[in-house]
Amino acid sequence: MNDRFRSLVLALCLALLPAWALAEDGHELWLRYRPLTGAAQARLLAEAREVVPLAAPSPTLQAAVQELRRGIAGLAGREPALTSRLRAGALVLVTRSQAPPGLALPWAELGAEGYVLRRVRLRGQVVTVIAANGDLGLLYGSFAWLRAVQTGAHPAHVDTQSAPRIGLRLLNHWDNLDRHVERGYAGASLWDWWKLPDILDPRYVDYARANASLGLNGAVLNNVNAKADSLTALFIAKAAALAAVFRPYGVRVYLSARFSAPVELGGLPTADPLAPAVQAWWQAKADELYRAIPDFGGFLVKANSEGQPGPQDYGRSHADGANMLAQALAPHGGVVLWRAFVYAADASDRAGQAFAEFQPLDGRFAPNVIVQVKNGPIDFQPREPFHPLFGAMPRTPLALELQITKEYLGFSTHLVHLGPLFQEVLRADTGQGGTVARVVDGTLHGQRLTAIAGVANTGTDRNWCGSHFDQANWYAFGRLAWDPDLEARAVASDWVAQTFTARPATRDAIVQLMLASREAVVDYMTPLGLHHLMATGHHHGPGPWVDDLARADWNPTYFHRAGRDGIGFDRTATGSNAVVQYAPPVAQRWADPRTTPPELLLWFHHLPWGHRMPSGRTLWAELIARYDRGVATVEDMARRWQALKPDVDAERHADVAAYLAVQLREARWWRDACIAYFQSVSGLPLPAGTRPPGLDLAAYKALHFGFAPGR
Ligand code: BDP
Repeated sequence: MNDRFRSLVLALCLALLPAWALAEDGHELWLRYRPLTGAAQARLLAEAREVVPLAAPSPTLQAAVQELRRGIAGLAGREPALTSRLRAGALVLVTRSQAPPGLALPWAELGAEGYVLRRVRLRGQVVTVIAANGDLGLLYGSFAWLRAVQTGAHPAHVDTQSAPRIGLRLLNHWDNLDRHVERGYAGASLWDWWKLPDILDPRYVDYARANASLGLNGAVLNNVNAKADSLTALFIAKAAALAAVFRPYGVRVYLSARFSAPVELGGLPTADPLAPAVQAWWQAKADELYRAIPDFGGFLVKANSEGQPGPQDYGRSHADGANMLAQALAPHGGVVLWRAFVYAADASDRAGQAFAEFQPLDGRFAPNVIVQVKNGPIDFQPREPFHPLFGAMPRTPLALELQITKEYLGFSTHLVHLGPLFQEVLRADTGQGGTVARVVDGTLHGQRLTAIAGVANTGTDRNWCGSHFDQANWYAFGRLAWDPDLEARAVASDWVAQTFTARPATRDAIVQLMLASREAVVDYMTPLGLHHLMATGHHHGPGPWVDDLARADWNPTYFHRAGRDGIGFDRTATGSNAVVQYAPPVAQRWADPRTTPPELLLWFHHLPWGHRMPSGRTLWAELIARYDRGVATVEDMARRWQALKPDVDAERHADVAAYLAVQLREARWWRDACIAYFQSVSGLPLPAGTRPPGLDLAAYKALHFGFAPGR
């Protein structure tokens, strides 16, 4: 290449660089650090001239310092120097053990992970401190300080103290070893198992940064429908490589364990948890794991559920199985997260089965076992009542499992913000003296071990989650895992400020759109407590007519029970009576249609089509009104988004608009197909003024989606 050509190429690259560097493709998540406005930049520079670490050097401290420098460089346009001299306007990272005398802070309240952000006078200088008992607290504090600045706080007035309320804050990846993600709608698995441990994708660091920025401290790497292979030496080495990348960010690695691994890998004739050879196999496996990953978190187990092996195969209980694994992990400080998502083939009401199997085992689990319970008794529906196990197992630590990936809520093409759903379950009153949040954070029953899990929505898509707004669901889960009492609205508002804009009018408009989206999806898919009306297998689109699957409780008709006489699942004394699994004050309210909120009506009751609703409409008319409301809300969301065009960068605006168009089309499809079907069963005319479905029922039934993602 001659010199002239070289400089031409260089000039061309430089000309292209800014556009590329600022591509609004969502890749930077909420850690974008775009320049603040002029005045805000000046304020920031005055308060964060330098970064001064007063803490023992460590990779975690280094990560905190790097993040602060990167963030401030982006926000203020100048990277602060890293020094050891304390001057006015410094940002000081300080641990208790290295704190200068006289720095009085509420250290004892911070625990191992909490932090304080405060302006103080230190050695005669006015500085901002990010203070914590250890380096991980400093990292969390650094992210919190950056968040405060990004969301519009004056850097001189940031004054916060925070410590996580739940101990284990985990993402559960349903990622297979071939990189297919079960219920994943954002591309392939982030973990490139084949190239690990040698090749480390730079995304692993960004993944860990993103989690640390929210306070998430663990990742279960592989699918709960686990292959034994994940426990081979080959895969342990791969998991160890990921653990090494995540470690500075406080993210521990866990694995889903297949209960029959001693048979499949160890060649034993049995996986009976009471067999000494089986116990020895797991003990050796645990020892091997901890040699490779000294801070390995533990096992997540799906046992005797949907065909997975488990202790019941040998006539043993869930407690026998969990305790055996717990014993193997205990010497190393690991935990077992044993899932309560089980349903037998024979029982009459799937909603009651987890309770029936697990509640009697309360008090029989080893101290390092946590029973992991889905938010509701069926399966991550747009709306469910809280799971009756919450509050009913006072002697067992219970983890709350939420689904961040939107298996039943329109995949990643529908804008559905899950903050309100998460908040709804956390704030549900168990009737046992506290909310679900108080069960999960351990305060209600004095649990020491506490955990919360979110089924991840991450993948190799450039924007990580399949759509811009799906990032907000990862974000909301992380923030609520740290503090389950946060307001969903406030969390959404922070995300918008960090991701789109902190300008109040635009920010509020986007937040409003997000908050409306959850009720919209309930309305256009499963209003009034209906559930599991989705098409078979992939769960994409409506399939309320499906009645021919191998198991009764896989069929939508099993769940809605619509006929000439009415609609809904009777879970009261005249039906399955699953309602009595709730504490008396809750059970009494939900056993009576007059005191059951309309949102849960058909979950608990089978009612005639002519049943009078609080609105004055008949149930039939109300059902249609809800479907219409759902579609109208999506229309409104699309309109509101259009109006935001001048305020949002063109790239993301166009992207979201295209997704909203898909959502609107599919919301109408849901409405039309469900109304067409329910009308065919009720035999009733559509209420006056109702727009009839666009097609015949047969046309909706004929739709098939052979290659829908996530199966
Ligand atoms: C259901 C999913 C299935 C999961 C199962 C589980 O359809 O893919 O394996 O839950 O949680 O929601 O184990």
